[in-house]
This record gives sequence, C-alpha cells and structure tokens, in this order.
Amino acid sequence: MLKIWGRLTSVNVQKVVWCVDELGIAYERVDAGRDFGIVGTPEYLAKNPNGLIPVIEDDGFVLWESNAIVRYLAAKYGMGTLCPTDARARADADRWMDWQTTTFNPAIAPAFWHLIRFAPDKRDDTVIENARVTAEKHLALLDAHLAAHQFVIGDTFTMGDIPLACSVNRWYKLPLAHAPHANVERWYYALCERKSSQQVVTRVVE
Ligand SMILES: N[C@@H](CCC(=O)N[C@@H](CS)C(=O)NCC(=O)O)C(=O)O
Repeated sequence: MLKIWGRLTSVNVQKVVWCVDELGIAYERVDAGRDFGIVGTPEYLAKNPNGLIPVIEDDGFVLWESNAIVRYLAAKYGMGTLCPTDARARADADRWMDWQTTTFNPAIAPAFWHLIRFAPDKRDDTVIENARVTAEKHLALLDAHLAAHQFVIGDTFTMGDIPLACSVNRWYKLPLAHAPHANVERWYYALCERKSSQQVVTRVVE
C-alpha cells in the first residue's frame, strides 16, 4: 500500500493527501516532522537525505519533493484526469504548480511564520505587511487568470489546482485583512466543496 510520511499541518503534505484523496487510492499516512520527529532517524534520512516531509513509498519506489510526488501520483493513477494527456494542458498544470512553489508560497511564508509559528514577541509587523502586499499582488494575477478559467488550466480540475489551492487555503486562514479577489474566492470556495479537499480545508492553520 502507498505510504506517506508527514504531518497534516504541513502545506506540502496537504498537497499529497488532497491528491491521493482525489485519486481514491488506499494509503497509510505516518505523522512525521516537527513534534512527531522521525525525520532525523537514519531510516528516514535514507529515504530523504533532506530530512524533510513529505516522502512517499509506492511499491518500493521512494520519492520526496511534494510537487514531484503530486505529479507522479497523478501520472500513475490519474492519467487523463488529474494529469492531462495533452502536452500543452500538462505544461499548463505544471506551470501553476511551479508558480505555487516558487512564487506564491514563498510570498505568504513570512506572514505564516510571523503570525502562526513565532512567539508573539518575535513577530515583526513590517515583515507581515510586506508579505501581505506581495501576496495580494500575486493574487491579483491569479484573479485575472481565473476570470476566464474555471480551474487553473481551464474547464477541468487537475493536479495544477491542488498545490495552489493548499497555499491559498493557508493564506485565507491567516488572521490578517484579505483584499477581495472574486474569481480566486469563487475557485477556492468551490474546491472547498470537494470531498477530496476536506482533510486540508477543514483544518485550522497551525
Ligand atoms: N520543497 C520541499 C519542501 C519540504 C519542506 O520544507 N517540508 C517542511 C514542512 S512544509 C519540513 O519538512 N519541515 C521540517 C519538519 O516538519 O520537521 C517539498 O515541496 O516537499
């Protein structure tokens, strides 16, 4: 059976869990990382020398890097649904996955760390405000895109939506003022209705 290592409070683990729930694959998830430990053990480091989560093992095949995991699972178990068969549609999904990991998530991360993970006396309001301004700029771009697209690549839900929706979910749950983005909100709240998103979107951010 597919095995996933990683705590559900991690946005990168959330992507993988949403993906497998969408695909309807049987899996076992082991809490690992932060207070759960495990990631520093020799056994775990043999699977992922970065000592980070998530990691999967699928019939002897070990893989780390969350978006690579989502791509692998979508290609193996969801070709033609989560993973588009058309090369351009697939590149489009890849593009939004890469944008999530290189642009949007790094933009919101400082606000997440200062508001959620750091002790109140370590919070820096300037860092939070700078992150908010940058994130809103990126969300305006996404909003303009979603004005003409139901999902990130068009009419169908694909792997391209999952990592981005996990980060947008985190963003909307941060205790700060969010600017209105009607198309992002329409997209995000529709995804919150999917059965496969429930382990992610019903969680508080911690
Ligand atoms: N680029 C990696 C980043 C992995 C990563 O930074 N994981 C974090 C959680 S989001 C982690 O392992 N933190 C240490 C821990 O939880 O102990 C990926 O997308 O999988």
